Amino acid sequence: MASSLESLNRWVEDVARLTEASEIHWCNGSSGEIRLLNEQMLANGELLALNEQTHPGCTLHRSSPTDVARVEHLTFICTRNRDDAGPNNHWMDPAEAHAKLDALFAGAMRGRTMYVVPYCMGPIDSPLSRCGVEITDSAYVVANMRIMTRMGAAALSRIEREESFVKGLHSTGELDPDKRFIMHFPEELSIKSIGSGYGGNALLGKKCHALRIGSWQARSEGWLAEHMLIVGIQNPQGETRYIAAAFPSACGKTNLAMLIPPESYREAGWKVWTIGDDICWMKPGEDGQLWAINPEAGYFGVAPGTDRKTNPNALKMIQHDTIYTNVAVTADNQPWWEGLSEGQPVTDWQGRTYNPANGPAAHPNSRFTVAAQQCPSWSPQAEAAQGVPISAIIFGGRRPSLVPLVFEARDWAHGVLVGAAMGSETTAAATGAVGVLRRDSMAMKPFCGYNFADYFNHWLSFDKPGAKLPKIFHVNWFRKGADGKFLWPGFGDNIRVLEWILGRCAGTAGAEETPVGFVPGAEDLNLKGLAVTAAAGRDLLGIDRQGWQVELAAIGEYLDSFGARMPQRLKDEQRRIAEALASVPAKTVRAANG
Ligand code: SAT
Ligand code: MN
Repeated sequence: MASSLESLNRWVEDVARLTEASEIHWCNGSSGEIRLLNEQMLANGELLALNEQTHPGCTLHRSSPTDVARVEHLTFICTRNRDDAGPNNHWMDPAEAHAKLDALFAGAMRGRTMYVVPYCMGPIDSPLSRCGVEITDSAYVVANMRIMTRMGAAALSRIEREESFVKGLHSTGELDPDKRFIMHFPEELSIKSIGSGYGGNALLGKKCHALRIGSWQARSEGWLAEHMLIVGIQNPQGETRYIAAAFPSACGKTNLAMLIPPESYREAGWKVWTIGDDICWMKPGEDGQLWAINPEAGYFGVAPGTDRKTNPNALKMIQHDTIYTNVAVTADNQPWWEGLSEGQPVTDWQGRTYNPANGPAAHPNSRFTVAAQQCPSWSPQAEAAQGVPISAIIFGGRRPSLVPLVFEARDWAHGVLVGAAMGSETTAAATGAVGVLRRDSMAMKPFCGYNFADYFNHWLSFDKPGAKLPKIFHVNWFRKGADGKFLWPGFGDNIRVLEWILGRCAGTAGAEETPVGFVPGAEDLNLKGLAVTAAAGRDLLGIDRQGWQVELAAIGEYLDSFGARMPQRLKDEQRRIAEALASVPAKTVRAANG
């Protein structure tokens, strides 16, 4: 069998011939290389300098106004058998997709430099990590990949040692939305993306590799590739427990991963450690626990809403050496976005004089790209080759009504149903209407590289003898009262919920058993110092039986929409809960250890 390097060289030659790139640049990841690239981009306007006094090393990139978010309707999973992609994905026949894209790639890099970017997703020496190579004609993409992944020489040597790597081909093309496609070929471990320079469409290590291709690799190799943050919670006894949590894009994963506890908690000795804010790869270890790594080396976070009050760690972290995309700027050239309490925008994200009549100053999906280590709460365990053991998995979404602040699934299979049934209001992270409720199983709807029914089955398969699986929970920070205001303060106070969750894992926290799962009573949560009224507490923690019956019926329909591949085990779970809601009298059972 040809070595990886031979197949890499051949592929690079083929791509250079097809795209007619005028130059090939193999990226080694050195600081000299990136300095030169930055200089070039500052000279040609791809990057704009920001205030060097207040934001040293920071730059601004303005993307094309029609290229500001992921494009799910142009994202395809190309498997030989359509059912393998499933109803959760757009599908195209691989031969047809290759022909279509190769026609678009023909001559696409004429007169341009083609960058060959070897990268490793995860710590360079971790057995859980996987490598890839992205070929791109965008220097901005290279600069982002250098922050978001372990990019360059070390990754190339690992690729040389290993049998396979993920091939990602990207060109900004003409930035024409009509000639924009993000194609995945999981059976070939390859990606082709053209027509966009934005985030998840163009930084192929992120959603394309680490989730869509990654989830496919994970299923065949016995692990999980998830859209989850990873956070360590250190209690006053000095013990740190790790939690992985899945929320759809732009629902606060970065804020939760970098949470600063309220003063009373800090004084008591609580501390939060950030491992990852977006993607989690986890695999059962020999001890039966799930061990997790963050495959990324940086954060590509949403700027709007980031402030001293909401996420002070993030604000500190993005004060230097950060690439901003589509934010506004102030008169003295500092980056600005809605929700930032200091400064005034004078230029909007498109470079026009700011005029409120044109909408927000910063694009709602404007972003910062920053090295993970710049985060004040960054955990050195993020570099641990073996990963960190996960004590609890949390699913969550934006649910203005019905869904309580927190509940615990009774067991793994129930937890998988809770994840599968996840729903959330849509956000600006993808193009399309904002604020519409959609089912987003495990927050993976845009990211699972294969049929959701098979994916749920894969999740269920982890429940086997010897497994020491984490407990599964669901949270909802976004519950609103009759007045339309949020009932829960969120942000730093979310640690109160995490404390209960870890208390459940330790068997020390109380709960009431309901058909929906274990729900804390107000007395089981530490609400000291919070202005949550008794009525708000009842709304936050109550179970509306009729509302849940409607919800369970909708979940049943959703499961059925996947047809025959849907695991019976999940359907049985749905029926069990629907029956309990219909029959069990409104009694609740207190339990200190579910
Ligand atoms: O554009 S990205 O996919 O990188 C960010 C997100 O939507 O989570
Ligand atoms: Mn994400």
